[in-house]
Amino acid sequence: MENTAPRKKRALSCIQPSGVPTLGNYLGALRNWVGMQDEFECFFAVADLHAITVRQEPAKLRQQIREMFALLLAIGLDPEKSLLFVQSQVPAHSQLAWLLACHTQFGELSRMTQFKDKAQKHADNINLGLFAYPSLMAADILLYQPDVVPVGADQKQHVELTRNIAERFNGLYGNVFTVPEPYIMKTGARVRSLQEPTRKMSKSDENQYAYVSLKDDPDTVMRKFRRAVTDSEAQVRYAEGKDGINNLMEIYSACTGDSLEAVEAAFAGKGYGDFKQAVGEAVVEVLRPIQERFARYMQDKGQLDSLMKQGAERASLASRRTLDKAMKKMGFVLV
Ligand code: ATP
Ligand code: LTN
Repeated sequence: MENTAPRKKRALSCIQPSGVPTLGNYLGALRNWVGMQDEFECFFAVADLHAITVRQEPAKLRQQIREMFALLLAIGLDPEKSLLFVQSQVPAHSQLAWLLACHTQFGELSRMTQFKDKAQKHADNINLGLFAYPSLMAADILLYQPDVVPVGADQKQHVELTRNIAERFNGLYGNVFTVPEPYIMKTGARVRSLQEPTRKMSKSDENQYAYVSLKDDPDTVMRKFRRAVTDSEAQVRYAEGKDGINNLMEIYSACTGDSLEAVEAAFAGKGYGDFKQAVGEAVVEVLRPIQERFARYMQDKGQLDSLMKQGAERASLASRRTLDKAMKKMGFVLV
């Protein structure tokens, strides 16, 4: 019988194993991936090749790749439903990245906020890979022909550059790539640093009080929220200039599902101490089941390795098809 069901839309996203993921990664990206698995045909990867744009210690990187893969499983991504893989285990990513680098302009790359931020943070190592990062990210995406790319707001610029590269390539050689849309969730899209609430919460921050990691135990979580920077007004309300409180309100709202108005009403007349306690507790509850499952996956190395291998094989097949097509259209000779 003919299958008349329309093709499910495709979604692809990746996360770097550049440290232990934070609450920002979870609320802004990872959590949304879990909810997309039924509606979309999903591809999710650990972007380890991206992590080396800043210096990594080999033993630590190895551990972080495994941990990130285990975490994807622990948050509820299901390898039966979604294709989960590690980027470096699929050669087409590096191969297509070169082809796309030759279709990416110096000026475009110079405008990328993440490049400017990281170049400033790592002034002693502004390498070519850091600059060319968006070409590799475009390859990650375009290889799997996704319709949407679920990311936090900070990655919108990179997805837009990917669209430009895809359109340029298609214009020159004929239709090879689907031009994807960024897919940004409303709640948790931009979780900010607990110490400098004008900046995003980042797992590579040197100050560990700036972020909550998904591995932090309840005491650490509570301590970090107690230390979070606020303001001197002592009123829990969402308003311009109250970056610290706005951030805590957004975190609380993302964890409990309450609207910002409801949060404001619930804490009217209460001090920041009570509010911080409540935010901390809400976060602890969100982390608890993830941490339990994570510990179980990390104990079973055999299972983790075999899931990685299956993912790499399936992703290699899918990506090879697009790479071959792009190479053929460009005039390379395939044998
Ligand atoms: P790094 O600190 O190493 O630059 P990162 O914490 O920014 O890393 P990535 O691995 O680059 O995290 O990003 C993974 C996903 O998490 C991306 O989709 C990104 O948009 C999202 N994300 C990262 N930080 C935040 C944040 N503070 N708020 C919401 N989403 C975020
Ligand atoms: N650049 C992203 C990580 C990333 C990604 C991707 C996201 C690498 N490749 C492909 C979406 C799709 C970041 O720094 N957060």
